[in-house]
This record gives sequence, structure tokens and C-alpha cells, in this order.
Amino acid sequence: MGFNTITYEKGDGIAVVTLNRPKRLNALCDELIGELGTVFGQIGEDRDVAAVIVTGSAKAFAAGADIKEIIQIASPVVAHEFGSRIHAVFNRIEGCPKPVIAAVAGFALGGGCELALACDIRIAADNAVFGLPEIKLGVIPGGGGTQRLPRLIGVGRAKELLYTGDSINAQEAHRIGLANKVVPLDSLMDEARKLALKLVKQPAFALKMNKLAVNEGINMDLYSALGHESRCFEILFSTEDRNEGMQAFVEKREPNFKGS
Ligand code: CO8
Repeated sequence: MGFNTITYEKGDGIAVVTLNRPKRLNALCDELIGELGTVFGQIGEDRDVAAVIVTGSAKAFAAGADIKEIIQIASPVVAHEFGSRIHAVFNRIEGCPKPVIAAVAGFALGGGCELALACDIRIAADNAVFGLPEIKLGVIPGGGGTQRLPRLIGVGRAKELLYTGDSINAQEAHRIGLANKVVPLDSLMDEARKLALKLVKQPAFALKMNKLAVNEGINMDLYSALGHESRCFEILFSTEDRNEGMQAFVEKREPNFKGS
């Protein structure tokens, strides 16, 4: 399927989704949001894909929602429709049954930062800039920023970023836990692929249960979440990969996981 605002390629079990509106710093226009939703629908069902990388072309990951589009929103009703659509797409990315790595170079602002937050792991190039500047536009983040950021880095630090709208560099993002690691710009995609390849080799269903345990458990109280973890743990004792993993350990050899 052809796309206008993103590019999509896959190989070695890895899908790479590249935001591609370089003249607008990959601002998330309506068409791009729709295409992201479509491609993640395909990725979710594609058995050839075991890990995903989301990145941006040119000098940005994404500089936020397309302000030249959202300036046209004239009522809370339309804003609600827009926000619901964003949430549906970002929730689809967060809920993707495969691990999703954000490879962030340059600006990840507003909706761009929120997109990175919907991914499982964020690798930042040393030129990355993160921020939620919506307050400076007279609004607040509408793509999950007020919810996913505090869950990731803590309420106090998140409020400082949300209230000031200040941007932070890659090192600061790493220090506060927003970025998992910082790498030189020219090795960003190599690092993201290296991590993705490592994940491709993991037992796929166990990886999926890991993701479910974390993503669903984080929205529960502790004891419900521990029960949820138990169910995810128990079901893995019916898989061939569990037999293979433990047998390989006993036989002192590398496991050969099949994803079943
Ligand atoms: N929307 C539309 N166009 C943009 C955006 C944007 N978010 N960001 C940059 N552009 C355009 C610029 O207008 C410019 O186009 P033109 O040459 O035609 O004027 C081109 O991209 C290059 O940008 P700059 O010349 O400004 O580049 P600089 O390197 O000087 O500055 C900045 C880069 C600092 C990133 C600057 O462009 C900037 O501040 N951009 C806006 C950042 C921002 O406020 N983002 C938040 C947007 S609101 C939001 O995300 C709400 C989220 C709600 C839900 C989630 C939606 C997906």
C-alpha cells in the first residue's frame, strides 16, 4: 500500500516506519495520523514483523501536531473528534503486539513527543530535543502527554515540563528516564536495529505477555496487577518456546525459539 506522509519498509523481522514530511519537520497532519493508524493496523497482523522502529526523516522526529491544521479547529466538538482520533492511533501503537522502538533524532515536540511516549522504548540521537510546548499555544497536550509522561518519569518532573513548555536535550531526557539511551546521530538507526534484532530473536509470545503485563498492569492497583502478571506468567507454561528455553538452559545450548 502506498503512503504519502510516511515510508514503510520491512526486513529481517523488523518494520521501519519513517515519518516523512521533512518540509514541515514531520508535523503530524491529519493524513499522517491516518497513515500511521493504517500501517500499525497492518503491522499488528503481519507475522513477518516481530519488532518495529518508528523514526523521522530529515532533522526531526516530529515537531508536533500540524499547527497550520489545528488552528482551523473552531469548536470543542471538533477538537474532541481530533483528540479521539489521535488517542485511537497512539493507543494502537502502544498496544501493538510487537515491541515498538522510537528512534528519535532532532525535534520530538508536542504530538511528536507523545508519539515517542506511546512507543515501548526511546533511543535518542545526541541532537534530540524533547518537549511538550502546547502550553505556549494556549492548550495542553492532547495525545497522551499529560498521562503517559507522568507515568514514565514521575509527576513532579512531568509537571515541570508540562507547565513551562520548555524543551530538554537528549542527555537531560536520558537523565530523567524519558530516553532509554543516547547515541551519536550517525549511529541512531544502527543502534535501533541492533536492539530490534535482539527482540526479534526473543520468544515472541513471551515478549507479548511481557508487554501486556506491563501495559495493562500499570493501570491497575498493585494486587490486581500482580494477579494479572500471574495469568500472563502461567499461560507461558503451555508454549513450546518455554520448553525450548528451559531445555536449552539444561543442555547448555542456545535456544531456538519458534514463537509458538
Ligand atoms: N506544525 C506545522 N508546521 C510546522 C510545525 C508544526 N508543529 N513545526 C514546524 N513547522 C514548519 C514551520 O512552519 C516551517 O515551515 P515554513 O518554512 O513553511 O514556515 C518549517 O516547518 C520549518 O520550521 P522552522 O522554520 O520553524 O524551523 P526551526 O528550526 O527554526 O524551528 C522548531 C524548529 C523549534 C521545532 C519550530 O518549528 C517550532 O517551534 N515548531 C512548533 C513546535 C510546537 O509547538 N509543537 C507542538 C504543536 S501542538 C501539538 O503537538 C498538540 C498535540 C495534540 C495532539 C497530538 C497530535 C498528533
